[in-house]
Amino acid sequence: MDFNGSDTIPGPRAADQLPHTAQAAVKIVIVGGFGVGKTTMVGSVSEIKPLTTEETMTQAGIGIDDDYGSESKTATTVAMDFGRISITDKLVLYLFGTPGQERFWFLWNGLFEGALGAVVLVDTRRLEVSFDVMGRLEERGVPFVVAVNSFPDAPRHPVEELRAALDLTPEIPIIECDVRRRASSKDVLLTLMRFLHSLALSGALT
Ligand SMILES: Nc1nc2c(ncn2[C@@H]2O[C@H](COP(=O)(O)OP(=O)(O)OP(=O)(O)O)[C@@H](O)[C@H]2O)c(=O)[nH]1
Ligand SMILES: [Mg+2]
Repeated sequence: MDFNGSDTIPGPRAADQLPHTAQAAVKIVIVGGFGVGKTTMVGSVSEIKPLTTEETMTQAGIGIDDDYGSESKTATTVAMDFGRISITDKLVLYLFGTPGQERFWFLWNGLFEGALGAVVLVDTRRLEVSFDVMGRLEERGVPFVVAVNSFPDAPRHPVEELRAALDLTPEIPIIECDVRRRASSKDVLLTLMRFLHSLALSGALT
């Protein structure tokens, strides 16, 4: 039998290998309602080709899933997104994006396992879905920052108004972002890392 043929499994691409300087890896989850930009964020910021589990949306979702503001969307995450980013030579983040459609939310439990922190992506046209999302993180004691993904036709609110509307305590960072831009997505992750660091220093992280 010829084992040297074209069927050999290719090794990992050099670009996909973990930097040899990496000393710590941290799991971060990206959560939020349907169509808020979770898959886009993982894709824009990941240094490896992201793993996505998107399926074309079918009639099954119509009338069940709230699609306000996402009319042009044709695909939705059914399991998770996965990506990786090196924040420094030593620190690597593994990013897990959750499905946004409520019928897949049962998968979140596994995705939250071992997560050090979370990014809650918010669309100001649909603030109400964020309550469920943040409630689930609070139940599991996963610290989070709130990132407002600025869709062009979404109403703009001053940060303190948003904080009041979302019922967030003063220490939780809220930042605006455009998840299509790598630098902006990276800024969100840096904000989360700084927040986690401050929690660790204050002894709030167990
Ligand atoms: N204008 C604008 N469009 C965006 C932005 N972020 C995402 N989009 C678009 O919005 C749509 C939804 O993005 P996704 O990344 O699929 O959203 P998602 O949260 O992963 O969606 P689900 O997995 O279905 O919950 C896509 O068509 C994106 O191109 C943004 O900041 N501005
Ligand atoms: Mg998605």
